[in-house]
Amino acid sequence: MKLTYGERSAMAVNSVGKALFQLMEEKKTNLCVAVDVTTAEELLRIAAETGPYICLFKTHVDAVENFTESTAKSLLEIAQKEKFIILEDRKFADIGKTVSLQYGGGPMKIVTWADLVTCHSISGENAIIGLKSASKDLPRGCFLVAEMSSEGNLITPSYTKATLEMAEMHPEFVVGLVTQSIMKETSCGLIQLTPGVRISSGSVHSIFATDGLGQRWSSPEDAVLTRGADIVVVGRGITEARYILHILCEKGHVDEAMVKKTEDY
Ligand code: 6AU
Repeated sequence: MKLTYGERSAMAVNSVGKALFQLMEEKKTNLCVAVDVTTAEELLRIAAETGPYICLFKTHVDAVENFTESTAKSLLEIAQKEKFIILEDRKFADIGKTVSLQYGGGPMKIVTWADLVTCHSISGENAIIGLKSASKDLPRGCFLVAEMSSEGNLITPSYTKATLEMAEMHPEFVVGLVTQSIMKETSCGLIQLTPGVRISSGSVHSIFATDGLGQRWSSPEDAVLTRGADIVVVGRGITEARYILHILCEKGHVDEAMVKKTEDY
């Protein structure tokens, strides 16, 4: 029997995981936008524009040239207004002590503004314990990377299985798993987050059939119906499609009405 996100919210142990399920139910969205941009201005613009339609806003702040405390403050204001949760895709992958320093301090002070982070399971459960210790009493949590979308990645089925077990052992901090395939044996309180998703039909999108750097995309239908995604992560499928449309519009290849239509998502 399929449970609703609202019902699964009650099964989540971590408070951010609970809130995320509730948001998905309320806003009727399971879209996470991946914002891989290089300026704070672009990051905030995309936050304001996509905010009403997403449950999760995923950043890579170490790629943003001018990310400051004030950017984080503005992002938090938009998140509160538009009701979405912030995920910094830091993919921590070190020993417990080191990740606690990287998470709690450094130039980005990730723990002060990101509700959630991503973490590899490669170094063992102490990475989770390190993150938890740095989060002190703040409502925080993480997704563990169980599978990857990139061609040639070294993750094996036994690594994935061990990652699921690690997640089940730390439901107080782990809100879910980054996956590519359905994880039938995971508890319903954990969220499956699936990246490598985009709509491939249509002439504009087909410009990006591949990124030339090993990313593998599947359709939203495939991600949700076959691969068991609770949340789909879409980056360039959103950010660059709109960019391209604006350029095509400036060049007179598409009219403004079409650009406006895609802006309505
Ligand atoms: O839709 P894209 O390809 O433009 O962006 C995909 C986003 C990027 C990646 O860093 C991230 O998803 N990602 C992850 C995550 C979320 O951890 C794991 C993975 O296996 N593949 C992947 O693309 O921001």
